Amino acid sequence: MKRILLVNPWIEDVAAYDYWLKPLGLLYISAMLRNAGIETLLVDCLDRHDRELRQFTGKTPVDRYFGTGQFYSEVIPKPHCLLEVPRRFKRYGFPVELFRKKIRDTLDVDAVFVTSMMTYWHYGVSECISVIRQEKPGIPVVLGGVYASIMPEHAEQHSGADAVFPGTGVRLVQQALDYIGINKELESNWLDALEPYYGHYQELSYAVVITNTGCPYKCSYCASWKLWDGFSQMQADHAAGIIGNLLQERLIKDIAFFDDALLVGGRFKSLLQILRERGTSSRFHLPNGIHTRLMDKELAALFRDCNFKTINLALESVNENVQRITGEKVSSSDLARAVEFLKDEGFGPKEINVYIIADLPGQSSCDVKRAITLCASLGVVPKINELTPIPGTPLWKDLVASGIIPDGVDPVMLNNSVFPHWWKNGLSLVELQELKDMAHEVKEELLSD
Ligand code: B12
Repeated sequence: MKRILLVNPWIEDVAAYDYWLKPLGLLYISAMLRNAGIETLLVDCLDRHDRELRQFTGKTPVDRYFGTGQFYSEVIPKPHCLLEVPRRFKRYGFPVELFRKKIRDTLDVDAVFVTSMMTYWHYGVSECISVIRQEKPGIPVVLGGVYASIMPEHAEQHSGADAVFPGTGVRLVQQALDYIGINKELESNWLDALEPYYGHYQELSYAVVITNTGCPYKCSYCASWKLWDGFSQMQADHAAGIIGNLLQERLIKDIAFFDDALLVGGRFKSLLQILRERGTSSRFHLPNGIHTRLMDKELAALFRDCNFKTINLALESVNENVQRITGEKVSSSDLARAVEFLKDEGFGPKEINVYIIADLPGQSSCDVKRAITLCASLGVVPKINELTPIPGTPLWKDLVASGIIPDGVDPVMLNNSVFPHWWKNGLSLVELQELKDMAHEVKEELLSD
């Protein structure tokens, strides 16, 4: 039987937290391969609940907010370009020696499939691949995922993989199989036929799911349209089956939805109706900002009946010009309406957060303050995210064309925690800190009421 090792690399960054992070793409690939009779093994460097990690570090993982928690981490030397940035650089996840042992311990494999997420986590990807090469010389190492799709040339030059497969979906995995010479036909329908394979995990404090792929909008700062070939929705019954199995077989309490466009197309309501009828005892979370304009009374009631605990609404800016330029998907009055629906169903600042992107071109510190004040007046928590210019997006292209971002800059410099340290055209670090403090005060005040 053919055997493929799947690897989710470390995060190497100035900050990271297990905010419901699971390598969902790899778990789907595992299901596709198993369905075709290929054995799969997984080494997930970010599995906080791995038993060997516990023995290795002597630390018991602590679950905080609904199954989330701190990763084990070690300070590592900074990449040269970060030397001026006054932040420590860390490797989050398995210690190198544990990873090395796990790779060594896997029996013979025909290939290694490595995934990747944020472009600015590429140092973790290449270090991981270099350890795999040392421990499994001569075995083909193939890279895919978000970083590989957004920056394929960079990944080809720097990751050390034998081949890079940009894109998504089953056809891509088929190409990767063909490349390593495994002659197996994958089934073309995966979204409505397969369940992400969670059987690799010994323990799970939460699970993540998707109910659709892609997004029909094309916001200037977002790369979703680059990753997925159009917008596809999963049948509500199938999504309910995935969730039902996770709850029953793995006794999961917390489920986070990873969709880019959860509310678009209306299927999500059908899914929640099924879950309501079945009467689940789990808690649901929306870590990605949902399309605020698509919130309505019925959805708010479904969120209540299905026990939603984390609802992040996307606002990004209150500046109408910025709203127009970035994609016109939300206005301040949409936010007020959505919050009203949710409050009518008993939700408040404990559950509702509003994403605001500081530093969007054209967005002043005053705009961000207005957005925070709007949240305070509506009684919901503002969450400030620094801009992360994503290579290839219209916003990134504009910043490169105007000379603000040097073309060819190391992606680690575009990380939202690093970018404000060197971007002269944006808000200063002092201004950003002031805005974060202001948002924090609003949060404290709302939560103390
Ligand atoms: C879920 C998600 C998150 C989650 C966690 C993600 C995680 N596990 O790390 C949360 C909510 C925490 C998050 C946060 C953020 N995110 Co996010 N996130 C996503 C999202 C919506 C989905 C990823 C996903 O799981 N998709 C579903 C699975 C099924 O797809 P997949 O992993 O891509 O796998 C498929 C293929 O890639 C391929 N594949 C995967 N691996 C391999 C391997 C091989 C060998 C092969 C052949 C194929 C292959 O096959 C799979 C099946 O088709 C993506 C957008 C997107 N659509 O990808 C953004 C995205 C990755 N995030 C993005 C951003 C900007 C952020 C934030 C910075 C936003 C902010 N300002 O705060 C934060 C920062 C997080 C941090 N800690 O630094 C950007 C990327 C930025 C970048 N430079 O890389 C994206 C692309 C969205 C966007 N706005 O454009 N995010």
